[in-house]
Amino acid sequence: MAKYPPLSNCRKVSKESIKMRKVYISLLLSALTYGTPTFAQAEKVVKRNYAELANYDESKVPAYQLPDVLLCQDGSRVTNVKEWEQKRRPEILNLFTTYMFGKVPEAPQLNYTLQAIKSNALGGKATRKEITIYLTEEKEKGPHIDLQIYLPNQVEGKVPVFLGISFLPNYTVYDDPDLFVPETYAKPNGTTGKAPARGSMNRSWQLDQILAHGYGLATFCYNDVTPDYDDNFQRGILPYYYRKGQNYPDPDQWGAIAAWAWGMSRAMDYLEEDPQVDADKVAVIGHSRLGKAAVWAGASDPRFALVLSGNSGCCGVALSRRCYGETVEAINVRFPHWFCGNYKQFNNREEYMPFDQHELVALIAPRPIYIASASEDNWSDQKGEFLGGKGAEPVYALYGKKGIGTDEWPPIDTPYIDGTIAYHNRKGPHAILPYDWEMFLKFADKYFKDDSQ
Ligand code: GTR
Repeated sequence: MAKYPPLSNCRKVSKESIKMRKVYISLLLSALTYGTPTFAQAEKVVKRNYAELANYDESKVPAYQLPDVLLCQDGSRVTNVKEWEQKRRPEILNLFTTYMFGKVPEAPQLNYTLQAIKSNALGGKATRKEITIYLTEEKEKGPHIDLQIYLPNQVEGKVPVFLGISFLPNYTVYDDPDLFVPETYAKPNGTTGKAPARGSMNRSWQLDQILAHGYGLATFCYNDVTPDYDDNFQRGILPYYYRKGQNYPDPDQWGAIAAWAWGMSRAMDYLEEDPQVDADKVAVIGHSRLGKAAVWAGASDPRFALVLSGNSGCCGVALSRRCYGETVEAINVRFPHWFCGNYKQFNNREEYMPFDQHELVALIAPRPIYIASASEDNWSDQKGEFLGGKGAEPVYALYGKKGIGTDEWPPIDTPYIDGTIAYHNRKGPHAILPYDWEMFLKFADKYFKDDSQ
């Protein structure tokens, strides 16, 4: 599929070089003012420039044409579910895999240890399980996921579960006095730091609300799978799957976002085996970079029944061609470890991408997805996130499913949750907050409690 013009032929290269020139000038000025910058300082300058260079003016969004989600590569048009599932969906999945997230290895044989179980956790209202899922043949010597699960005790039988990928270790999810908090912990940037406080992420996880709704919450820290910094892919899970003699992923092989999503699928392998979990009702959730991972997990692994995108923004559900807020170039330069090598060719060349993010949402159809934006989060392009959902509607329509339910980008704090694609733009910052969970739980109730949906 190498039909994209080489960089030298691309009319946008000049814009790119202007940007880079600004970055270099600013590095130079900072060197003159503060002395030669260290690598870390230099990185900060680059980051600051990307943030400053971002467009936040709707009138400057370039004219763009989205790839037609129903138009097959051979020029034929999808008119029904069968054609979508057998022809167009595999094409789109293949494009995202090859040009953005990268190919992942086959699932290893499920291998896990139930480390602990407490049936009267949280004063008796929950059962807590701690499970180690080994990701390689090396067992505990290789990367492994520490999955923590809380299940509501008031519900009999199998329960639906939210599977969340987290920035921080499991003991931050809830202030559960049983949970051990070490002095220090391995940070995703490869250093060691003072461990965060027990329950410090409680607000983002809303465990009490989840349990009260009769649902479970399973979490693991993304750093269990692969770290979150550019180390030339030498740590984390990737090296364990290199071929003999390989020491860097091929251009179409996984980056960190795909690795985190793959980790979610490995957690799902376990959930399918847990007799207390209703594996037909597992929702994936992640925020920001982990929102991108959760959406890709939902798109690439149809076992996930529902997808919750928390501020997934650029390279999540926001349309790339809008070039509003964070751009493909900004993300690839700042986080070269997130996406596969092939994706770098679209820096500042969004119009040549063989897909856009509405098609990522379409891969989830007919399963429900909730797209949550936040009003202060311009960097994630809230309107682009809405349009990412809108653009998937023709595929949901093939299944007779209603989309968001409005053509206009909804005002702040006006959720649209009646369709199979839900959307809101919550007032406030880039985060998952109690309001988001309130809506997520309402939305999940429609699918997890009402079997007619
Ligand atoms: C930002 C990045 C975003 C988003 C965010 C996060 O720096 O530009 O794409 O992923 O980090 O994960 O908090």
